[in-house]
Amino acid sequence: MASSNVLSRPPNIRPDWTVDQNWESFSPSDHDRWRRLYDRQMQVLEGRACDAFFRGLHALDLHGNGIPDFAILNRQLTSKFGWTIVAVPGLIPDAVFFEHLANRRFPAGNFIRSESEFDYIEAPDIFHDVFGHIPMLTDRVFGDYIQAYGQGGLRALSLNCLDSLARLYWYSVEFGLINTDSGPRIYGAGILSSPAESCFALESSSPHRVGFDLMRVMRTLYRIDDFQEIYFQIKDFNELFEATLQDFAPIYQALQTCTTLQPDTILPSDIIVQRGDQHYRDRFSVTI
Ligand code: HBI
Ligand code: FE
Repeated sequence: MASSNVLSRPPNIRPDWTVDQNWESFSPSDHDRWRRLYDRQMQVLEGRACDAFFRGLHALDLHGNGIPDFAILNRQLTSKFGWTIVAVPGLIPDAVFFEHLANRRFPAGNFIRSESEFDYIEAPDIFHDVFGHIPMLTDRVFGDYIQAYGQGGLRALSLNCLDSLARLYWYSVEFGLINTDSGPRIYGAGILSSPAESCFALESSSPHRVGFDLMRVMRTLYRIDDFQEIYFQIKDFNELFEATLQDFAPIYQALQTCTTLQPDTILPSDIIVQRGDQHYRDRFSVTI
């Protein structure tokens, strides 16, 4: 998501930007929209999402019956995995977002997209956050990575280096791919919650697919208004978590001397899984 630290907190919102979910206030049409989003995505993700995602849906009993009640969802999520969903009105300031992640609280948008935004919404709504992000928190290593990311985010803010760390979040937590014995699979929530990008990210000839490299990712700019032009692929979640175990200060120092990279760039040092061909970009169409 675009970084957000210019928001001013409305008076009815708690200092940590959380709100009561008020699950009863969701209308029958809200629940119906969740069901249709869920059912469509579950058809698309079969054979495309990573196993950890499906294990998470099962462990949390995240079915398609309607918008989940966080009080019920948190019973499993907190007792078994040490994470808690907290409802927020939308994008919250970076520092507040990181503080929640660093304390194993995941901020989830407390609204569902309108019918006109059914296929795409830029701001993270409850479907993107709860369907896309929450199941992945049940993978212990990935859950610890997200918490480490929150701790790192607070540090990055203090060093005024957020932009490069935000790229790490973008190309892993939001748009990451993971290699498996059956080929690349999706673990990034921005793809998991998007039917079109779930197909594009794995099957289009247009984007580059490149092996994950921390510095490379942190130099690479990203688009927030279209499918990604490059996807980074990890071997396993340990690769991500271990990348956070080092002191980032020298990394931020080194990044100062590097140019940022356009997302359609390929470097000679890249481990290329697929060299994308941009002219296919406009011809990719998805029939779900
Ligand atoms: N707030 N609710 C919400 N969800 C996000 O994903 C989010 C945010 N605020 C800041 C933010 N993401 C990003 O700027 C950081 O990941 C860098
Ligand atoms: Fe997200």
